Amino acid sequence: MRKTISLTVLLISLVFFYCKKDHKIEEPEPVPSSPKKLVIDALLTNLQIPWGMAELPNGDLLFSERSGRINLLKKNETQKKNLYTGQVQQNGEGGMLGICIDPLFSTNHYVYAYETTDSNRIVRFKLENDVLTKDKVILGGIPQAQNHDGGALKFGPDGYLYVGTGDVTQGTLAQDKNSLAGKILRIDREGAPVSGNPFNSRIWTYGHRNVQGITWTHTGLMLATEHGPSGESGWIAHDEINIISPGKNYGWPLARAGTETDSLTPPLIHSGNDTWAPSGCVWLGPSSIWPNCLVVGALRGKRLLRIYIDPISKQVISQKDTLSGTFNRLRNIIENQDGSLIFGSSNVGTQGSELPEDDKIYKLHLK
Ligand SMILES: [Ca+2]
Repeated sequence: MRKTISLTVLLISLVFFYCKKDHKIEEPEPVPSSPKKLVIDALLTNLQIPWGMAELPNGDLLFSERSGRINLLKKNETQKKNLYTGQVQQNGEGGMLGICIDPLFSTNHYVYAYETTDSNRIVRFKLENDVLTKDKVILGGIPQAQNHDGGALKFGPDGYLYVGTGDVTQGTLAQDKNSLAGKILRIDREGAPVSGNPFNSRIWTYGHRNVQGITWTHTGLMLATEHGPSGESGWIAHDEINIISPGKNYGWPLARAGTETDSLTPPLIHSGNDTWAPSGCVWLGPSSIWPNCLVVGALRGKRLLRIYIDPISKQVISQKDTLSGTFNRLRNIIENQDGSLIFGSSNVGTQGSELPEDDKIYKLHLK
């Protein structure tokens, strides 16, 4: 059953929240230049941790559930169709993670998934006539562990595939350029390193703890989310949003956000002593619901983070919370071609989740 929630009440309560907290941000709430209201529909219920999401050129939604399933939700339909179930290891944060479609999908029909088996690996599929067929593993050997498995997977504006991995709870691997752990990788559709990569390997950047979200601004600036420490070296919180530039060292485990020295690249913004646990993210361009804004799904933060960035000066203008106190853990978010936002919850197996399958996928749009 579709559940519609008016955002009006939420926004009023958020204004109250900010006033109460004496929040410094004074930029007015962006109001779409339309008399329509922002509403949220629950598109699907009874899911198990929807993780990767991608809209197909025809408007259908392809998404993974961490347990191994890859599903299709046809545009204007209300029931998902299971296309594939992978034999993944899901005993922690691994499983069937990021999903993306090839920029040349209309001609090559390629779909890619980041999955955890005895390693983390990138698998290529073909999707034709709503049938998903495994083609081949294009990249294996990404270290895996119970936690910190990364999972971000997106094609960049340059037509190459970017992969966010995790340090698999061995921080030193993030500094080891012989390991694919704790990195952002840039590969082609066969999994090979791209000519021009900074270390003549698949590595694009290093020194990452756990990257689950990648996006680009409409001006081509690459951004990535990263989970901060949960006790390593006595550090906690300090989740990061980074501007990603090739060859740079983002510091893990030598520094947490805010303690970078020398050649270590500090984040664009970090959470300080708050915990966001930032996962998927999407950049909304000038004509989107929230213009010029990075929107991030926050797991422990239990909200959508909106971070307004000037992509020219590369400065954060303001940061706002959306749906705080309304939802539990939120994971990934994408923008559809029609301007609506699709995002998913990630509660199964966590405290407060009573049911084996109670996650949902939501659509936020103007109505
Ligand atoms: Ca860092």
